Amino acid sequence: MAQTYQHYIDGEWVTGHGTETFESENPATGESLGEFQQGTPADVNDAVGVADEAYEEWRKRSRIDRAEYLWDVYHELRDRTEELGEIVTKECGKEISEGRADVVEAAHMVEWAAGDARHPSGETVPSEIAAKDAYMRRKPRGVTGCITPWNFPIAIPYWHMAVALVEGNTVVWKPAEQTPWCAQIVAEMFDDAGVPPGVFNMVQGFGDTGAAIVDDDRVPTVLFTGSAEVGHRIADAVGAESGKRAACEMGGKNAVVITEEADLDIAVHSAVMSSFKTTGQRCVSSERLIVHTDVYDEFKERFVDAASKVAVGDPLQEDTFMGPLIEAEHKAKVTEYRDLAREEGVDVLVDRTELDADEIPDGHEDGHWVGPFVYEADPDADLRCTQEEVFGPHVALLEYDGDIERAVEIQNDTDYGLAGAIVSEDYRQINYYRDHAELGLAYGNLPCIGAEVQLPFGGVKKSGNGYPSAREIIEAVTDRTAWTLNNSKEIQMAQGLSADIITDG
Ligand code: UN1
Repeated sequence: MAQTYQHYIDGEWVTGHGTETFESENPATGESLGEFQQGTPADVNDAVGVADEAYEEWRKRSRIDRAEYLWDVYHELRDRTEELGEIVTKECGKEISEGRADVVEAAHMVEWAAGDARHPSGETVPSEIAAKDAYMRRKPRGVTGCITPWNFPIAIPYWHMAVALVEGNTVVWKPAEQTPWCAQIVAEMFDDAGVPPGVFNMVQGFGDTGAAIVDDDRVPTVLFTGSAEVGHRIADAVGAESGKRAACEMGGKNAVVITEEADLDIAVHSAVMSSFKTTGQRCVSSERLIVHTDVYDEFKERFVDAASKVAVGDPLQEDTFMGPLIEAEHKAKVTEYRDLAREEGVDVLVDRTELDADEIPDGHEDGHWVGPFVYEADPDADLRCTQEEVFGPHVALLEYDGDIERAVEIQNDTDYGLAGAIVSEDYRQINYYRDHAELGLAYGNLPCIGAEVQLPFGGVKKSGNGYPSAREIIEAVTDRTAWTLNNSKEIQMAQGLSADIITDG
């Protein structure tokens, strides 16, 4: 009988309290990739309990000592990049170069976190009083709850966990239910590295498992990357409890601005990458292209040509550009937004939502296939299709007339603020965009995807709550202490405050 994969709690593989299991499915073929134990709130309770217990010992160690475990993980990620890239592709359907890049990004995050352990931490700060030494020091916060998405099933878990662990926190992780196999491998790596029992714990499962982590009083920090809907619920629940903190990274309705000064080769290249890589299923994918009227017709012709031809197919093949969507429910959602756009009266330019039978690779009939959907819409019309995140290859061309201020006004006309790009050869336009586009991640003459881990990753407005991921996750997983030491026998106060004790008589 095939093995049922388990949870990882207190350094052991365990079946836990649940009796249900669930399957991982290859989105390109529909084939089952394995069976996994489905977690319950009782399993989370166990995991949080041991993580809480392990915390005191773990935080006592030096950062460098803690980072040694992560170097082992780093080497395993490097040694197994090819193999793991293929597993990522099989389980989440991203084409193979993206599967590999996911593993490479994970390695970079672990390298950053482990390397940072030998770098200076905190700050030495001046004092008004010569005899005082002042510092900003960091402390871990305790058990960190991590809830991660399926679209970067190796990289994003390490965004959350690598820095959290180096800083002295322990972890309880609920991976996405669509990619439990990748999660199993991440857990095996921590096990291979010999991370002490209780320091790292994983409970496989669905939303109720994640909710149990969020609700647990022993979890002061919750890290979440995923949909705006879930992220806002978490931020609201956690925000209502003093002492608890949530760092939430959510989606966007991202845009590329193409001005009248754009190099159109760069514009078309950037737009295709931004809109169709990962089949539009990155939080940073672009669903709006804001194009100046002077270059609109040429851009439109070239972009439509690319969207009509972009290679959809078996993600394991090097000559595929777009793999399938993650699951049948998501195909239904992407199709509903196509129908909605048509109902809202947009001009459809490309509709490959239902691919022709000969476009679907042999043996892949059960995959969740979809091609680009491209349309023209009025930037001033109040349309749901140009305002709501679809998370698919669903792209609006929005033509504008006027100056860069007008383009940025359209860019900002959204509740979201994650990623965006401008394509222009005019540095004044680029700088105006840089200073006024309401975004956490902004690019000039590039696609709006592909951020590197040594930058903060996060959004503004509905896309984030101010605690970025990647490098800057340190702000979420540590508390800062302003620490001041007096080197004198006298007490002297800042601000000219008198230190005299005045008595009567
Ligand atoms: C996501 O959008 O879901 O910037 C994460 C990028 C990747 C991470 C994307 N480094 O495209």
